[in-house]
Amino acid sequence: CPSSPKLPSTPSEKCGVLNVTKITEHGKKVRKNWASTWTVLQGSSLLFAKGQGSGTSWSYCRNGSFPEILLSLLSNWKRSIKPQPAVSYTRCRYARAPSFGGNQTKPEFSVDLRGGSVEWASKEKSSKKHVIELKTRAGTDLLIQSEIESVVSDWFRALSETINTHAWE
Ligand code: I3S
Repeated sequence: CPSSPKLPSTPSEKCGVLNVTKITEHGKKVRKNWASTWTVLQGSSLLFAKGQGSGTSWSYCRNGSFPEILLSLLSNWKRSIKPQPAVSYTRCRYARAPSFGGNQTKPEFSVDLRGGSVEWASKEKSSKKHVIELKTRAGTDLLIQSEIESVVSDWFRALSETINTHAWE
């Protein structure tokens, strides 16, 4: 897992891409806004960075730096996908696993798991499959989901263990 510059000595215990939405913020119900979210479990905190995926993607690259790839993707799209032969492109694979230490210096939001709880969300909470409901002491409640059941089960276990470990703090 990529580590956070804010917590350089703390290795992250678990990370991955999950679908996440807040359902309650400071005790008040909020409208769902499901987003694919890079999620990192670090100590008793769960950190989120929206809009970032993991793994690798194919792209047309010039020098391989991420902003250049984005620019080249944009210009390629404008030129109807195929890159122009005048510029030399190579098809390359680049890592999409983001790091809070990369261009994103801090997580978009985070929750403190101490005093929180996790349970499998009821059908009333979401029509999706494999949904965890995470309630925090601060009154920010989240739904966490993946289409892959084993992924969600692993997160359920990790979150439960973390909450139990930090129960008395
Ligand atoms: O619990 P809800 O409000 O029925 O959740 C659904 C809505 O948030 C919906 O958005 P709009 O109300 O803006 O159309 C989402 O698109 C759905 O994904 C939400 O339901 P699920 O069951 O997917 O959590």
